[in-house]
Amino acid sequence: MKHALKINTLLIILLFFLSGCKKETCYYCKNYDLDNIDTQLENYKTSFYLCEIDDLWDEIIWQDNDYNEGGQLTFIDYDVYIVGFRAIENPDIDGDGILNENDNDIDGDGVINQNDYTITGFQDNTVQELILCTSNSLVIN
Ligand SMILES: [Ca+2]
Ligand SMILES: [Ca+2]
Repeated sequence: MKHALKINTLLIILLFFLSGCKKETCYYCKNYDLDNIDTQLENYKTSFYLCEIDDLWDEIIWQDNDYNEGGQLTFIDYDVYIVGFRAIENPDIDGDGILNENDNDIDGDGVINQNDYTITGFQDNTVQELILCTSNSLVIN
């Protein structure tokens, strides 16, 4: 009886630790337009908190920090940041500063959307985004 009690106690302790490990990890992140990135990482688009259970987390192609060391983005400290990429639709296709959702001529060809057979033009409208995250919000601020 005493033995069974000890095993139960051990199981409870084990369960407690296992559930503790499942706690989601959240990061402080900033996203950058890959075509318009500066080595000082100052011209980010937005900053946000991102947790591993968020849907957005799965949309991002996360880089293997060990594998990418000394890769193309050498100005990024892979010891500090978790690095990911994401392809998104360009929110301002003609680049006139008016977002597509408010732009009456999305592709900027002079033909307003309601008369334009190719509202978004013929170009590839995806934008590559770089996403940098850190668990230490002081570093990235
Ligand atoms: Ca526009
Ligand atoms: Ca147009």
